[in-house]
Amino acid sequence: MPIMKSSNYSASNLLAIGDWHIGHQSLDYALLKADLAYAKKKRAKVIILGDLIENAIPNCASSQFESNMHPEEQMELAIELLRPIRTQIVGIHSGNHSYRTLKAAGIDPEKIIAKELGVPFFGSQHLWKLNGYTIYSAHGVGGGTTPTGRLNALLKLSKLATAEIYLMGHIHSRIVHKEMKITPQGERTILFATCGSYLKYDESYASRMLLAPGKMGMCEITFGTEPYVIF
Ligand SMILES: [Mn+2]
Repeated sequence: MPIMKSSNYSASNLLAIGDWHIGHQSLDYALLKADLAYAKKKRAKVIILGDLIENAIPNCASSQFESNMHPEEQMELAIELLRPIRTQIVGIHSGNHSYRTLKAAGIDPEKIIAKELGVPFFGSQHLWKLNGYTIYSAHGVGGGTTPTGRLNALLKLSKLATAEIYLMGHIHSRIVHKEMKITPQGERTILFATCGSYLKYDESYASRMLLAPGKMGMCEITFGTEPYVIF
């Protein structure tokens, strides 16, 4: 997993977005469209953190009865929605919902979405640079059912890779956490953040499992004297 040669992008804003779950009946399409319009208007760089499509294939954990589109239609809509911001996308990660098809058929839908758009496919995890900051991003795993479990899943990323900004999705809630670290360059702020999902709470998995509703939507990071998350 090398840092990409062409990965030192610059932009005043970075938007981390994912967990759309296109095809799920609870998708908040209005929120998704509004966030994509905002990304376009801001000309921000965008990192896609995976689970773009619900992908409820047979014998997976999700119910096909909660889907209102076929996986292929879900992919087509994801491509259509991302096309207007294509040049702003740094990379697309693959989430666990894509992994269902990868496991069953050896095809990763999010890899195909990236290829169709002509943007880098970042797989499960990637280390890259923006504005001189090293960023580690991943769809993420784990998180369990508690707020501390979710935070731990995010903080664990720093055991795996050395970066100044850690970003993940998967937990369907927005978390921001900052830590100070002593580095050879002096004290540095390390930023941890997640994006939320675009699934409404009613009739959702979270509601059925009696989990608290998560903060929905994308995560916006600005770059001043240090990276800062706008909530
Ligand atoms: Mn998800």
